[in-house]
Formats: sequence, C-alpha cells, structure tokens
Amino acid sequence: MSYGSPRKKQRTEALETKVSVILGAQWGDEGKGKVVDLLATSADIVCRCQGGNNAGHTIVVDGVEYDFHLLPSGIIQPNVKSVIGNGVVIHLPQLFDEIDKNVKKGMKDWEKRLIISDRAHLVFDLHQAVDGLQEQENNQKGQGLGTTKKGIGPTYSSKATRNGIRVGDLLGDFGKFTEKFKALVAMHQRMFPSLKVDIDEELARYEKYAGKIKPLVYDTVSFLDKAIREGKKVLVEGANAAMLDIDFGTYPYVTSSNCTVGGVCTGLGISPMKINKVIGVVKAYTTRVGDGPFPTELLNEIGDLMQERGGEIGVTTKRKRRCGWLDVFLLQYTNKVNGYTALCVTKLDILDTLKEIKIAVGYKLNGKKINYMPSTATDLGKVECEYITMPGWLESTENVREFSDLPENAQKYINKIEEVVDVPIKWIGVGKGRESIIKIN
Ligand code: 2SA
Ligand code: GDP
Ligand code: MG
Repeated sequence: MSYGSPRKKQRTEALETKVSVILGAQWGDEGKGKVVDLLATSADIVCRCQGGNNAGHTIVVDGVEYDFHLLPSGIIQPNVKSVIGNGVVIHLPQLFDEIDKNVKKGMKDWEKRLIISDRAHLVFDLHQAVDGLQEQENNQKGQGLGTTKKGIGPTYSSKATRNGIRVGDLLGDFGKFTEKFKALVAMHQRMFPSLKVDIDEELARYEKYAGKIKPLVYDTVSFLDKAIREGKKVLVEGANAAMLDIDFGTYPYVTSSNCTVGGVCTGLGISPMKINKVIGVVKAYTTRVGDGPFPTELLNEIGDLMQERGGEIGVTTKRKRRCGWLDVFLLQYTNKVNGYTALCVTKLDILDTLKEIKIAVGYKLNGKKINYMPSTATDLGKVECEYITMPGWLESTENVREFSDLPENAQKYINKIEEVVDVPIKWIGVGKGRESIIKIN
C-alpha cells in the first residue's frame, strides 16, 4: 500500500491496527476467560502479557470445562496462535502439566499454535517454596497476603533484582545457565537458610525442558510487530485484575505484575498507539480471593448465596472467594487507569434470586465523602460505602439472548452500571457456557 508521506503512513497504520485488550476490572475472576473465548473466534493471535499460573481462566465449550493458568485461553481455537509474552513468568513443569491435562480433554495441535517469548522469566520450584515460606512468616505476624503460592512474587523479585533467569538463558549456553541457577539458589538460601534445593536434579530436569521448549520460543516482539503490520487481529488476555495491580491495586494485597493496561505494552512490547479497544470485564457483583480490604464484602447469608450460586471457588487454589455487592465507585477508579472502551458484565444470572440489589456508588472516610481511591489498605479498610438499592427481578435470565428480553429490573440494573461508569456495556453474561451471552450492538 502506498501512503504518500511518512506522516500519512503513520496515521493510516494507527487506524488499521487492531489490538484489543481484555482486562479484569475488579479483583479477578470476572469471567475474562469466557470473554476471550468469545472474541477469539475473530482473532488471529491471543496473548498473555503478565502474571503466571496464579491465574485461572475457565471456559465451557459444549459442556466441557477447561481451566487455563499459563496458556492463553485462545489456545483452544484451532485457527488462533497463542503467545506467552515477555511479561509473563513461567513455571515450565506446570506449563507442560497444563498442556497434558488439556490434551486429554481434547485440545489438539497446540504445538503448532503456542509461541513463547525468549524474554519471559522462569519460575523455579525454589520461588514457589519461598512464596510459601514468606506467607508462613507473614501469617505468623498476622500479615499474610493469601497468595496462590505459585512463586509469582519471588520470581518478579528476581526479575527486579536482576538475578532472574529467562527462557533465552535456558536455551543458550547451559554452563552459563548453571552458573546463574546456582547464584539464584545461593541468594535465596542466604535469605531462607531452611530452603533445600537439589541443584543437580533441578539442572538435569531443566536440560530436558530446554529441548522440549525450544521449538516454541521466538522473539515475540518481532513476531507481533510483523503480525500487526500485516493487519492481523490481536487479542490480549489480561490475568488477575486492576485491583490486584502492583501499582494501582490494594497494595500490598496485590499480585506482583501490572494487570492494568500499561502491562500490555511492557509485557508484550506493543506501543500504546496500537491498542484500539480496552474491554473491562465486570462481574455483576464483586468477589475477592485472598486477603485485603473489600469495602462491599457481605459476611452474611447474601454473601453466602453469591458464593454458592456463583460457584465462587478459586480455579487455581480451590479457596472460597469472598463475595459482596457491586462497587461502581471502584469501577470508576479502574476506568481512570484503564480507559475502557466497552464493558462486559458477567454472571448477571447469579443475582436472579435476590429481592433487592445494592450498588456502592461512593465512599466515606472518617465520616467525609471522598472522591479518590485510598492508597493504603488501612484507609480502604475503614471506608463506609454509600449504596443505592435497586429492586431485583426474581426471574431466570439464563436463557435470555436479547437485551430487550431481560426482565425490566435487570435492564435497569445494567443501565445504572453503564450510566455511572459512563462506558457502554456491550456484552452481558447469563451462564457459564460459550452461548450464554447477550450481545448489545
Ligand atoms: P499471587 O499468588 O502472588 O499472585 O497472589 C497475590 C494476590 O493476588 C490474588 N490472586 C488472584 N485473585 C483472583 N484470582 C486469581 N486466580 C485464581 C482464580 C485464584 C485461586 O482464578 O481463582 O485459585 O485462588 C488470582 N491469582 C492471584 C491472590 O489471591 C492474592 O490476594
Ligand atoms: P477469570 O479468571 O476472569 O477468567 O474467571 P474465572 O474463570 O476464574 O471465574 C469465572 C467463573 O464464572 C468461571 O467458573 C466461569 O465459568 C463462570 N462464568 C463466567 N461468566 C459467567 C456468567 O455469565 N454466568 C455464570 N453463571 N457463570 C459465568
Ligand atoms: Mg480466575
């Protein structure tokens, strides 16, 4: 194509690029996997940009439930390439276990579709052990975070202290890899003298993984750049969520990566100019797994009902998720950070049996209304929510496929969210399956 001038070329390319991003707008488990699955049918490439196998994304296809942790959920689409970007941290043994498990469920030809960045950092068993030891120490002080113990924090720490080991190191000179690995072990044993690592066994294991992973490893920056220039449609699957973001979440009760839109650029090497859609996934109520402040939490029978009807159990750790009312004040905050172009509200069906439904629309701190999200867990733990109460619809929404067929009160609930967050709602989830969705044009 001839663009005439470099400036025109730049502008035209910006209009042509098609990177869509799917992000969790609350504390995770909003149903991102299902939205990725829906949108991946018209994508060429699905990418993960951050996090590791702490994530748990569920997809239900023809009654079969798949759970993905490290693999991008797009991997089950036969015509879609899946990229694990540089910002992701990878535990190779658990990646291959996840692949084997899904092959048994019917996933085919994954090796033709999976691409792994040479810049992604490796999670070792020692990182997972340290995650457990740190949690144990914190719990003794009553300051546990409730991590998934998948080694996420310790691996991102190794990355930040520049002792981390990347996929590219594993595929290079194995002597150098050995040196780095021994230094990593020594550093952690200085911090945790009880940490036991069988260095020879680990090295022998990783030498085998090097051969296994080699055909999948690419420079994903060039791969994605070329794909975007060729007009391929790229979908980015955010893991965890905005309120678990290491900068904007409820620090220190967060994960160790940027789960907001900036993490897409740093975790894949994509310019922000290439992103044209940011889809926020919002559960029709709120859940949180792990410790930390949760202003709308319901420690009563309504919270229990949401937990049971919603099947709110951690996909990775099987912990019960805490439940509460929808918090649109929080959504306004995460919208400031992420700039959603559309929202998908999931699990509306879970609210079908409630007579009344509340939405938090404001916070008070020390008796005064505030217009910002408190930065400390202590302050957020003290806020009082201002609620509006809406009538429930007391009807099943499970088989509804058109917005106009939703009960009137359900329509009002959705319209209220759209009005307060001021972002169009384009999809509404009313069940687990791929087909259980209302699309709004
Ligand atoms: P970590 O392990 O260092 O990332 O934990 C730090 C905090 O982040 C929370 N976190 C999550 N919250 C919701 N869902 C996640 N994925 C799994 C799921 C969780 C599970 O899909 O259900 O199975 O428990 C996830 N991953 C991390 C975590 O609870 C800590 O609060
Ligand atoms: P993710 O981490 O954001 O991908 O979400 P999870 O997979 O951890 O948790 C979402 C759960 O809700 C999964 O069990 C999904 O199958 C389920 N789910 C997603 N959307 C809907 C919906 O609209 N209705 C119902 N009932 N379940 C849903
Ligand atoms: Mg999840």
